[in-house]
Amino acid sequence: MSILNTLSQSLQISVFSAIAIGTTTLYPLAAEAATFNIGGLRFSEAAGDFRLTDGFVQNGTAVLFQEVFGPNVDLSIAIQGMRNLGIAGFRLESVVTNSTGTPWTFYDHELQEVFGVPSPEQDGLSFGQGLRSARPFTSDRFSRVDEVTDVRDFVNFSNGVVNPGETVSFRYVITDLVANNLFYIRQRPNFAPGGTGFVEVPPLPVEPPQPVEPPQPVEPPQPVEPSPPAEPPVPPQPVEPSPPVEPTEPSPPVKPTEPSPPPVSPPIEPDAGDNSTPTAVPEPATVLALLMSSILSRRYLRRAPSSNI
Ligand SMILES: [Ca+2]
Repeated sequence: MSILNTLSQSLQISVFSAIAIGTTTLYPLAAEAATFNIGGLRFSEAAGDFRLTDGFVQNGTAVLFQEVFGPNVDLSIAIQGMRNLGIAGFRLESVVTNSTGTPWTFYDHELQEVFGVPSPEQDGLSFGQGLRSARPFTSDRFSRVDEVTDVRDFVNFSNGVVNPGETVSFRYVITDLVANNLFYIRQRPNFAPGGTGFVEVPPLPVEPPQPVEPPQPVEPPQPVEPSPPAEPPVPPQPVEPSPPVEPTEPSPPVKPTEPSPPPVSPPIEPDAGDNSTPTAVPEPATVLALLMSSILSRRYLRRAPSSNI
């Protein structure tokens, strides 16, 4: 068994159990920086326009959350504590949210013992170089992993895209056989290996906002014609007393009307067919005159003296 394999087994046993029992603590060092204690390892913002947002230990892996704003996407994280913990390495899951306006088609990770200086071969710091059991390194948005086309300690992910607003995760292993107490992880979105450097990725076209249909015009309410002013009440006219009624003169008495003469019966015409001689029939007036004359004669005879006869 080679020294590397022995070291690999030692890392599997001691390193990851050490960070698994640690705690996660946030240390706000300054207004523009944040530090997370993850399993006894201290992660701090060192350079670039990004922010550490959370961190914890999960299944023996240190999980670190970050949000990248830009425009400076040359990002460095300072890590301390490996020597104090007595470990030679640990598993890391780096979870990064793209809050820039540009899609990411590459994502590069690099280790540095000295800030800004690539890690050489003999300094003991690497991504678990030769540790096959820790591979493959994976990402949930990139399918290609390159760590052989450059002379530095790097892991470059490609063949995928992380659009603005999306989050990507990377899983890999870091070892330091010399166990320096401080080193750096440099991360660069859209940085390609092999001397290419940063690639220009056009930002996503911003979709024009959907035209907002203007609201339907609201017909103004029909003007309400003012009602004519109410006529003022008419005061009642005083009622003049009617003049007293003068007594009327009594009407003259109605003269009795004279009785109309009795109807006169027309004389009865003699029957034209009777050729006999009419008989004398005394008229009623003649009879009455004779009767009256008789009566008067009798009275006169009674009063006349008997001698004159
Ligand atoms: Ca190295």
